[in-house]
Amino acid sequence: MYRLFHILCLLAACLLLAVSCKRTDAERARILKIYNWGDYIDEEVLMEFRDWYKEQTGESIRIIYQVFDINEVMLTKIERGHEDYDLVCPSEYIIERMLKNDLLLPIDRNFGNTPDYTKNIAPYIREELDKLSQPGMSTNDYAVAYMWGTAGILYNEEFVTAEEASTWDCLWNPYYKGRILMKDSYRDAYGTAIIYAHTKELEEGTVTVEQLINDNSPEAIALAEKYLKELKPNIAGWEADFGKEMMTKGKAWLNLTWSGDAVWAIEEAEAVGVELGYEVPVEGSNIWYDGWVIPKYARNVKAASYFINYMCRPDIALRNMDTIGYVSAVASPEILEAKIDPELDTWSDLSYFFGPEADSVQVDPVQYPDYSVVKRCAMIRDFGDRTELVLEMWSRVKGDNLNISILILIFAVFGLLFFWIVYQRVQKYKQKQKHRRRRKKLKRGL
Ligand code: SPD
Repeated sequence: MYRLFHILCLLAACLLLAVSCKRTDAERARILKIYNWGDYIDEEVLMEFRDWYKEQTGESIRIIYQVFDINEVMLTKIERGHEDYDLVCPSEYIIERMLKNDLLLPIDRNFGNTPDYTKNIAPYIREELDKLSQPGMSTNDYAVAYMWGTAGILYNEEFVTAEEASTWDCLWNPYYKGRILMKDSYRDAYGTAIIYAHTKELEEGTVTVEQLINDNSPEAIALAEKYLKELKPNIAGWEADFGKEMMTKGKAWLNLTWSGDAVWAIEEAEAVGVELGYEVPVEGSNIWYDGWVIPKYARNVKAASYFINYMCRPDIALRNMDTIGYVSAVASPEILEAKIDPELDTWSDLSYFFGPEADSVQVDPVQYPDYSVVKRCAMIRDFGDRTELVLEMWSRVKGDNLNISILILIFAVFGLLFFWIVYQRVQKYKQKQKHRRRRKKLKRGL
């Protein structure tokens, strides 16, 4: 009887637990957890998603929105599996890594009566992302591009000419010592160093930018380390997201940054009378693509895929672009029309992105690079299990690890301090002994 009572209690406890878990699941189904780059969305657009989702599905949703500013920080959280984000926004080489490591869920594009806006993504970008596909896994089934752009040099026109900024050489010029801000992104820094180290070979056409930025051989790692260490004295700081603001205040003259940050900074600076420019160096650079993916630990895949779809609505894409400065992967005619500025005196070939009718258009070349710029750039690929080696090199360059000479100095200082304290104590002891002996002598004399 007693035993039966115990079993019943246990069953009741299990039932209660199951019911409470069920409730938690139901609550979680009304939450959408997004992990995105900082400064990478129009906040009103984000808030309006709730109403749109309700209109489309009849369901209410609450958004939990968190931000990161370094790809690897986000990746570590996903790899550890401690976070149940429904949506994250990595760059291409991280998407490739996530695909390889089976960290993603396919995106369901069955939106019922809602149109599938993801079809608005430029075919050019789909093709680029397709290069990251893994056996049996097409990237475009697992990722929808969000924003894209180039890495280049943002410069203050008062101190740097466009000609100087149009080669990576300016970063190594001692004249700019302490005037340069570098994006705290090891793949951008690595690629830049390797490209610059091979300026001659690139001119001769014996190597390509794509080969260089994706070379992780021991020789390439050592070469990048050498060049980055030479560059270090010129660097005023490694910035995650504050470089654009420092540039608008004239606190730095050069900034290795991404085109979207450059667009934002150029506009903000203009308002306060600081003139900034942006160049993608002639040697070549990387062209990057950030995309929405659903991690395998996601708990609200329905809302996640609706959010991705919403981001691809041309009007939403335009509002995001206007707020953050970056360029949407959506390539619809209304976007091209909104971006044409008849006052510009540059005409670009954007047919690769918008189609043949856009072969000579007046569109901001910092946002949308001319085809000639795209041709000298390449996409960063995952370094696989050699990533660790490159990251170790990166921390040696940045000095995250304690330098051996600093360690010796610390030991020497503490050693000296120790001997000095011991010496003082010995002296004191000797003096005490002397006094004691003198007192004893005096006593005996009395
Ligand atoms: N402030 C948001 C910046 C996001 C830019 N992503 C670029 C990644 C380049 N690898």
